[in-house]
Amino acid sequence: MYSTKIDKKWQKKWEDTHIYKFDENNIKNKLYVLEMFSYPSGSRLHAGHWFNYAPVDSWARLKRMQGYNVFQPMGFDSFGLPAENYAIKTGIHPSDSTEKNIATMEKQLRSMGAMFNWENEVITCHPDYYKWNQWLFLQLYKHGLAYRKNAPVNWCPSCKTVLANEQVQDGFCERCGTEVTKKDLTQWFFKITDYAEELLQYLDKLDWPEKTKAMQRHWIGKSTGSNVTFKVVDSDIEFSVFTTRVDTLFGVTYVVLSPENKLVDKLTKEQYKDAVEKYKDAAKKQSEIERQSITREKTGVFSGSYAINPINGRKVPIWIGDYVLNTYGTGAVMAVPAHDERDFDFATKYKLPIERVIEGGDSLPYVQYGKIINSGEFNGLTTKEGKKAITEKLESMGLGSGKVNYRLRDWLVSRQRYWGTPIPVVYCEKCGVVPIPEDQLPVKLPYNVEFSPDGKSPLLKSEEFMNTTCPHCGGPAKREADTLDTFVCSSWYYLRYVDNKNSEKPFDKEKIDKMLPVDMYVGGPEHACMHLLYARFITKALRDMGFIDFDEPFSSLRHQGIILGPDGQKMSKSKGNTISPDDCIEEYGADVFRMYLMFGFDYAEGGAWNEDGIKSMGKFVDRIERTIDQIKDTIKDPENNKTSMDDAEKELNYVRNFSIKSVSEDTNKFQFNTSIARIMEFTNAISKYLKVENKNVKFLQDTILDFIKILSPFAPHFSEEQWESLGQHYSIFNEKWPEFDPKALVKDTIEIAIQVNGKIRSKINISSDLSEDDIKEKSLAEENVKSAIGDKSIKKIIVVKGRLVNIVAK
Ligand code: ANZ
Ligand code: ZN
Repeated sequence: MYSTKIDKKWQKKWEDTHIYKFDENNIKNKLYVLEMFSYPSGSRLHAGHWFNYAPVDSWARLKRMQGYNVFQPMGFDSFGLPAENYAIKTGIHPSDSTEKNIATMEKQLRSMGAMFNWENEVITCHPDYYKWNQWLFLQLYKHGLAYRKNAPVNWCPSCKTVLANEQVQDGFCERCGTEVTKKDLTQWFFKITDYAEELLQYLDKLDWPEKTKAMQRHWIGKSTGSNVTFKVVDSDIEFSVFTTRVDTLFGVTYVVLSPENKLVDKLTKEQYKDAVEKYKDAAKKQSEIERQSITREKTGVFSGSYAINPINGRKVPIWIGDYVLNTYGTGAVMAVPAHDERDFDFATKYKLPIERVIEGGDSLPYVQYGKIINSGEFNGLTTKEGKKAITEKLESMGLGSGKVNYRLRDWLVSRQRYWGTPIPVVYCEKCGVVPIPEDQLPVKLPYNVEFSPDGKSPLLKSEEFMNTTCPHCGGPAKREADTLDTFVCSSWYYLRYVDNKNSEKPFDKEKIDKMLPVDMYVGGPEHACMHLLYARFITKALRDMGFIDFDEPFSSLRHQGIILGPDGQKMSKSKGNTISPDDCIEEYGADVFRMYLMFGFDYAEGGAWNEDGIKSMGKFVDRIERTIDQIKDTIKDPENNKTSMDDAEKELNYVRNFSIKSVSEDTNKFQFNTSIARIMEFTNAISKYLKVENKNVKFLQDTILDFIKILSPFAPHFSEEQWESLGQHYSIFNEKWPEFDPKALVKDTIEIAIQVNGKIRSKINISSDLSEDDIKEKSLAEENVKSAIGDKSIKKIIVVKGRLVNIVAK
């Protein structure tokens, strides 16, 4: 009987024989299969981890049997907030808890029986890994792709740290759900915006889920429009606005600056200063999300200054309003209340003029495209023509040009937390910012640090860490106290796997160029805009700095769905609806658990756990075992020795070939549930054949070997055991994946429809190799056909091979 004992037996044998070791001499057939590495948490491996890893391992096993040289590494994304928050709660040092969690999870992962290349393991909180995070930082710094600036940043008051834009969800902290506020801080950024256009363009080339690509496109947010320069009246100040509707330039009745715009103070006239100051303070308390909300009442204050519309010389008032963001475009807009919703609300509230310049619609604002009116020489043009003509005119005047903007912001990488990679720079009184020389890496994270958060970086409290000497002048210097966002670790870990023991370099270029890109990457869809965008950016930056030679890290990407508790709710300890993989394997064995995960859910959808489902999968595996035992007896019996292909044999042969074909195709598409359904049908067909009187032993033997082969990716331990019990050589995973015989899939008889003048009159079963003349003859002999023709004469008989006969009679 199959049980977890069999799992352990084969796991040991696989390990002892190094069967899954990647063959470095066969790079030509390499297949880099990658599952997103996991976070070592105290709550052990959960069903979600299994759902990510086990089916992908089955996919990889099938590929291996098809001749691919599979590389499937595993590691731990072990820096970050959860370990630190856990430490704050329990007092256990993050390093200690992390090491313990990793040891437990490694053990659990091994119980899955996946083909992980453990010798390539990467653990990001170890100095031999984060040293290269620091190296990466230095390269980016050298190439102008890492820079420091003072900026209002997202601040989570609960986690007491800065968050990247991507980590703020609808105004709340992605990790803890607390409302995010703004804070002015000097922070390090990576210049991902330099790659906005390429990140957008290359999406088209990737075999990724469309939804994920759409999310990245939206996040990058390309917007094509124009910058228009407005000169301030009685002043030599001028400023630009970014607009996507320059065709409405004649309809501008005022302009608006964001409260944070640097010109606000200069442009505000004495008598308006108080009101403006108050307004600026109030704006600080609003999140960008709130400020952009369409439904929120628009507010603003007048500055007392005016600007000149370059296209018609008209004098328009300059307002300050928080619906204009300082972080987008130029931080200033031209307002066209007749054709923009927000401008319309604003103008209505403050009684500013509203002037229509686009024809169409019954009421204002009219935000669609249309014919231009009230716009002098541009009247009569369409929106599209107007945009081009007006931009050209502005260009000729030197007061504007076409402009592309992106919503994507630079990646903020500073974190005021302890459990991360120290940023390798020092601040010297004489020399300013000084990067640590590469040969002095790693800057080690000190162990003895008071890590409870108080809004400042914990490392600040370690005098020993902070006080150092300047690598440049030798004078006293302070270290950077912030650590790097953990997404820096995961932005390149898939490169380190390939060359994880290299102590000279992060990786060897020649090795990497051969092994990358990752052929199949699988993980949760929640990573669409952070990890997956950062990894693409870092790949491109490394390419441009000459360290690698490819453009994209992950050629193919798939996402798994979420396994919910039996109540259909997200599994959580507090709800008491979690399923423990450890218990499941103990009870049913890893293969039953794996098979249930693959059969019970659509891979991309996931769904609710069903205890009956795993039970019946257990029964199915037992049934396979009984069937195989029966076959063994049958084979032993010399009575059973027929050779001719009779109907029963043909039928089973059909199912066998159909199963091979379907399982290959469906598993290739990550359709594990239908693959296993085919295996179930195959089992039924074998059982049926065992009941016929005359059995072909040789055929039965071949069939059962094929059966175990196509079962093996899904139930690796069980199949290995059965393979051995049938006297076959170790290991089934060195066997070739069976190929189906297309001839066996042609059923001998086929059903065809017979039409008379386009109407079906009869259906008949005919032998599939019947000639066209014979088909015609047989069709005409049908009673219903005869009566439908009646006394009409036959004009034409059309035979569509294998499908129908149409008789035309008049
Ligand atoms: C005048 C205008 C007339 C506009 C009209 C729209 C319709 P996307 O597509 O997102 O790029 N805008 C520009 N910079 C802004 C900022 N910093 N904060 C808030 N709004 C800003 O949107 C571009 C449009 O958003 C621009 O085009 C500008 O309003 C506004 F009938 O200019 B438009
Ligand atoms: Zn110095």
